[in-house]
Amino acid sequence: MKVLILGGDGYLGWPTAMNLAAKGHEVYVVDNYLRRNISRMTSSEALVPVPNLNGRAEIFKALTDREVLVKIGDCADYRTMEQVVRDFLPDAVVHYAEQPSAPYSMSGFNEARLTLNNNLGVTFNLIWAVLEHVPDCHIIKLGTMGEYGTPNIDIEEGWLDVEHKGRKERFLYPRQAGSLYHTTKILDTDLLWFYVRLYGLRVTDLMQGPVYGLSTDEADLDVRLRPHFNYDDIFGTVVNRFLVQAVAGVPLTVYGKGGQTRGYLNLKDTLQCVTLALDSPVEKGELRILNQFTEQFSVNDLAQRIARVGNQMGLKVQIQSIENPRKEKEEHYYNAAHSGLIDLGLQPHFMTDDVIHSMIKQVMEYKDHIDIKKILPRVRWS
Ligand code: USQ
Repeated sequence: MKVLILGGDGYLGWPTAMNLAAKGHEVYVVDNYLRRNISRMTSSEALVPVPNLNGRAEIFKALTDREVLVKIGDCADYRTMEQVVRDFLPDAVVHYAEQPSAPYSMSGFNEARLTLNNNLGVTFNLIWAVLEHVPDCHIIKLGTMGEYGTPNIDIEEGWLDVEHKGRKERFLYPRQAGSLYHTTKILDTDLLWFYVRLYGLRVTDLMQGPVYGLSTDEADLDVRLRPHFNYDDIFGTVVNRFLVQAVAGVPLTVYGKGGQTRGYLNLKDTLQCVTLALDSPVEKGELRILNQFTEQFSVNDLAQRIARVGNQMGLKVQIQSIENPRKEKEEHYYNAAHSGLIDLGLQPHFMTDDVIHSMIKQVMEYKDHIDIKKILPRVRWS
């Protein structure tokens, strides 16, 4: 297939690009380095420095003889987006080109405005470029489990059947996010659903939980092919942060009571899920929503697991509850359906002690790169 990846330089975009190219797809990636630029501006650089996108593609080609075509450009600019889609005529687009940090989106007006403009602008431009040039193309959009929030009822997979005064209808599951970033993902879903209903787009919305890890088949070929692995408070997700904190000897930063429960997945499973979605395109006029995670646990559970394995490895891992910089429920009900991807064939890589052990070992290789000034939260939700 001809697969266009928007946001192909990111934590998920680059591993996806290599993985799909390794599988024999024709892969074209576009990125404007937004994440790298914000990382620099907010002193949130990744643990492992990596070459730029052209450099990564060259190294990957030299090692595998597989090509990833690269364009540096801004998908929020319609001329760029239209040109890319018109020239490449993709069979599928994987859309990661969003500002992905909840804390960044909550840090001030300019950051909130950038997140809103970028995320909705790219989604809107993609919809129009597809409608105008490749109306049969399958859009695979990265959404987030955070769209649902933490309701006091089970979370379904995208849709909720409602019975009201004796009549029934199926609606998008109610969504109530906890950050502006997560809210832009809700708005993306609404935009896509509108264009699916009225113009017959084909869309899969992958509602992903926090991802962890720095290892994939292709990323393991060469250290320069590693994804951006962040451990700071802006781009670092909780598992990756705890792994680095364990190695650095900084107490694991549990926000508040630590009962916050989320659905997690290994980076390797993100790649599997995208491939499964790609291999089973939806019909025209269909919005398929899949909850993309493999297991759910609380922040406290997570901290205890990482501390236990770290201590077995001779690290002295402590856990410390610190004041929660976010506004979120710290103790709540959480039970989210996630059978859609399993039904498509997902074979999860669970977070076993062995997996935690190997991730800690990988992080230990870069111990000298850890800057502990990047660890404590700098952004408050008020
Ligand atoms: N948390 C801690 N300590 C930390 C960092 C986080 O207790 O040091 C807590 C947070 O308060 C939150 C939970 O861990 O309750 C998850 O936080 P996170 O930073 O790992 O994830 P989040 O900000 O929600 O966002 C990340 C990605 C985002 C993706 C989302 C999936 O950055 O792009 O959409 O995970 S989800 O969380 O399911 O919405």
